[in-house]
Amino acid sequence: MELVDRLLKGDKRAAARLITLAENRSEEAVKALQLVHAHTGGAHIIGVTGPPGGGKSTVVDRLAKEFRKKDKTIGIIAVDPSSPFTGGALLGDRIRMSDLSLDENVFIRSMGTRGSLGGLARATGDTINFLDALGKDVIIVETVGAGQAEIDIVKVSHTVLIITVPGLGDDIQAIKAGMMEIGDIFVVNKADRGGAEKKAAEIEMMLDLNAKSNGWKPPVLQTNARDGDGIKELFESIIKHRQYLEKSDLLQEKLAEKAKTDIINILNEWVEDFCIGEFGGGELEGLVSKVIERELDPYTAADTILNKIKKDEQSCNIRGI
Ligand SMILES: Nc1nc2c(ncn2[C@@H]2O[C@H](COP(=O)(O)OP(=O)(O)O)[C@@H](O)[C@H]2O)c(=O)[nH]1
Ligand SMILES: [Mg+2]
Repeated sequence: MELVDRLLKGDKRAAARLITLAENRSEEAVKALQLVHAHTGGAHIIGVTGPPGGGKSTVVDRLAKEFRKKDKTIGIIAVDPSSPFTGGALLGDRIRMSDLSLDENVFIRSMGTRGSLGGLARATGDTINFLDALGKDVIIVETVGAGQAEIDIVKVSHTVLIITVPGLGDDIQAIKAGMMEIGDIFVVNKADRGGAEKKAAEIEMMLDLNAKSNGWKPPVLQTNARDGDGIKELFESIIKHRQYLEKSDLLQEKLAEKAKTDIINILNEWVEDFCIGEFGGGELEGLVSKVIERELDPYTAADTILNKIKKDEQSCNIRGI
């Protein structure tokens, strides 16, 4: 496949094209992903999440520059909500990162959030794989830490950064709801505003309560990303975490988790496609009304669909397998 050959030679435009194909769930993208899989696994994937406005993009921009100083090539994936209210933020991200985007060795991509959340997780995963195959040493994925979908996206990263800011009482709630377990490094950004120490202490306390048994104690760092304070320490922590992953069994565990998530995301999306496609001719609606009328229970309805998928050899061919 010509696009894949070009991608493997480091052609950014081929990468951009393939990512668009993956976003549009094209058959060609599936074929390309099958071909590139053997050429992936070399990149260090860093997930960055936290509340909107917390300084994620600013931190990512600073970190990318630190990696560039070490001559590492970078991919940056910004996953932003499709809400029209945040339409400007996408553009803002691009502008702020403009000096990075002029760098030949940095590839920046914003992901649209059309379609299902499972679809977004899958498309982000595909993008990571294409950038990995493109030869990027480090891939940074930024998502708004609003809910489970974002957690699902970043938890496949090798190193997960959770960014918070001083104040924001409900932010700690958000951390409680699932983020504590996935964070490898915690960052209290906007430390210039005061209250950062208190916030860091709160996080330390919660980490003690949720102590992991995997031997890595997540550091809690304070940064002022706007001025660059604390970024060196953060960068060093990321390198340390990477080294820890390589020395321990943790990397294998994370890779297994990622492979599992990849397979499940793909399956979920296929089943969803199948329901809308094959069953779209009124069949799904037929099952839905039967469930409402209490003629059928939802388990039997799902089983009907599953049986049809089992019998339908076409469903695999359609997707290029
Ligand atoms: N005072 C202060 N402002 C910051 C800091 N980091 C980022 N900002 C500002 O906070 C705003 C939101 O930052 P951004 O990186 O877009 O946040 P994101 O939505 O989490 O990606 C921008 O105006 C940044 O310049 C910081 O450490 N201190
Ligand atoms: Mg941002």
